[in-house]
Amino acid sequence: MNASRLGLALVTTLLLGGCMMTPRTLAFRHNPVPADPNAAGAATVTTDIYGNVTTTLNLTGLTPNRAYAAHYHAFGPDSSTDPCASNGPVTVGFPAFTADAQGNASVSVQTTTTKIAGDAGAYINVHDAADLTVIPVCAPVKATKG
Ligand SMILES: [Cu+2]
Repeated sequence: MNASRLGLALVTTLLLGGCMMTPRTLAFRHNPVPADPNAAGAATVTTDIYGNVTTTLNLTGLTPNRAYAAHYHAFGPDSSTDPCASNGPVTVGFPAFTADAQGNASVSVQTTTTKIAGDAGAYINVHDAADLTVIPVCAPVKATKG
């Protein structure tokens, strides 16, 4: 392989790899609830060429040392334009996690594209583990149903 062909091969590999591995970043927004008023953060979603998806949540402004739960949810029946208000079922659960003494937390889960394709992966939310009805923040993934 001559130098220019090697260069072309490298560029092609980088372009393909770059397209498929570029992480998608989703911003969490605060729900209209009083819990954890300063809670914020982002979900970073990375998909490899085999369809394996790694999602990492980086959160701030949580209650120090409080236990939380997070999930991917499918688009639910209560809204077709706001996934976070649609009240859909859980499709993928993150491992349980606890905010540190500064109210920060990070948690990751691995899944596959099929489990969160389309409406199956409409939003990611973060619940107070002691009361799952308390949902301080939500990150929309898919803006409209269908
Ligand atoms: Cu949930």
